[in-house]
Amino acid sequence: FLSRPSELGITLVGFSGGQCRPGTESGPAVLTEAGLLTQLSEELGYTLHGDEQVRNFDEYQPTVTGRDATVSNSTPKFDDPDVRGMKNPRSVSAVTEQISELVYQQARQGRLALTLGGDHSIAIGTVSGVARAVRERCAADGTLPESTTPEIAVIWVDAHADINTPETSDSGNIHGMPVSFLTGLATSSEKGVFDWLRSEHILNLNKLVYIGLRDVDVGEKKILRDNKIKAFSMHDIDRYGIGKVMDMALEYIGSETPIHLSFDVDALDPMWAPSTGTPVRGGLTLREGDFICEAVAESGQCVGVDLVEVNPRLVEGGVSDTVRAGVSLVRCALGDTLL
Ligand code: 4U7
Ligand code: MN
Ligand code: MN
Ligand code: MN
Repeated sequence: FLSRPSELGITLVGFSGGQCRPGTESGPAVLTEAGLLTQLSEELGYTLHGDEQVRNFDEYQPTVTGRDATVSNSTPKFDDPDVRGMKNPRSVSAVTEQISELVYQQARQGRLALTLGGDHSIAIGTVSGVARAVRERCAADGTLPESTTPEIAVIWVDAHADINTPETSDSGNIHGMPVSFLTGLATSSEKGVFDWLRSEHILNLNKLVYIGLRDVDVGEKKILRDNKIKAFSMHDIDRYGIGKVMDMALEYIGSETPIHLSFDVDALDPMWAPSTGTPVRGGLTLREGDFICEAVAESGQCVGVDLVEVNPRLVEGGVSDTVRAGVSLVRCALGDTLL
C-alpha cells in the first residue's frame, strides 16, 4: 500500500551500552565501509537522507574494564549506577530517546527508516519512533490510505526474545529487554530511565511476531505464553519451511498494517554470522534470513528496518563473513531481488 518507497532515512548508531561486550559500536562503520549505503543508492536506486557519519555516543558508552581496558579507558564515565538490576540504564535511556526522535523525524516524512546498530537496545528508539510516526500520519488524513491501521506491526528476527523485564532478567543487559519496554510490559518512572516513553511510542503485543527463536529464558517463555505472543521458533521453521512461516507471519499481521523489521544478526547461525555477542547454534541459514527480508520487502508494507548486534571485535580472522551477511540482509529487506 505504500508501494516501494524510494526514500531512505538512515540512522547510524554507534552504541554498545545495552550489553557488556565492547565492539557493537563499530557495527555501522564496518557495514558502511563494506559499501552498503553506496549500494543502496547506486544499485537499488534509493535516495538517502539522514546520517552520513556514524553517530558516536562516546559520552554514554560504559567504561571498558578488563581485557579491553586500553581501548577506551580515557572515556569520561557517565555516572550510571544500576536501576532494578539494569546496567547502564540512564545511558541506554538517553541514547534510545535520541534515536526515537531521529527515526520519528525520518519516518514522519514517509521515508523508510533504516537503522544500523549497535546492540539491540537501540530498537527501543527505532520501533518507538516509527510507531509514533505511523500513528501521526494516520491521524493527519491523506498522508496514508484510509485503510492503513494507525499501529505498526514488528517482525523481530532473533535467536532471543529480548522481552525480559528488569525483574525477569538474569544478566541486567538491556539488549535483552527492549521488547518489554516497547510493549509497556515493563515501565519505569525513575527519572532519566525510560520515563520518556509515551503511549504513542508503544507497540501492541498482538502486533508482534518473532521469527528464529531458540534461546528464550524461563521468565520470557511465561511472558510469551501469558500474552499469547505470536512466535515462530527454529522448530517451526524446520517443520513448515521458511516460505510457509512467512506466509503465516504476514497473514497474522494483515495487509493493512505497516511493518517494522528488527533483525538481530544472531538470528543467523554462527556459521554465517559469527561476529556477534550472543551467538546461538542451530540458527537460520543466510538464505532463510534473506528470504525473511525479501518477503517483508515484497509485502509492500515495510516502514522500518534495523540491523543490529554486529560486533567486529569478536572473531579471530575478522568480521567479513558477518558483514557480508549483514549487507545481504539489508539489501534483501530493501527489495534487491524483487523484479
Ligand atoms: B539480543 C539473555 F540471558 N536472554 O537477557 C539476556 F540469555 O539482543 C540474552 O537478542 C539476551 O542479542 C540477548 O541477557 C539479547 C540471556
Ligand atoms: Mn539475539
Ligand atoms: Mn536481539
Ligand atoms: Mn546478541
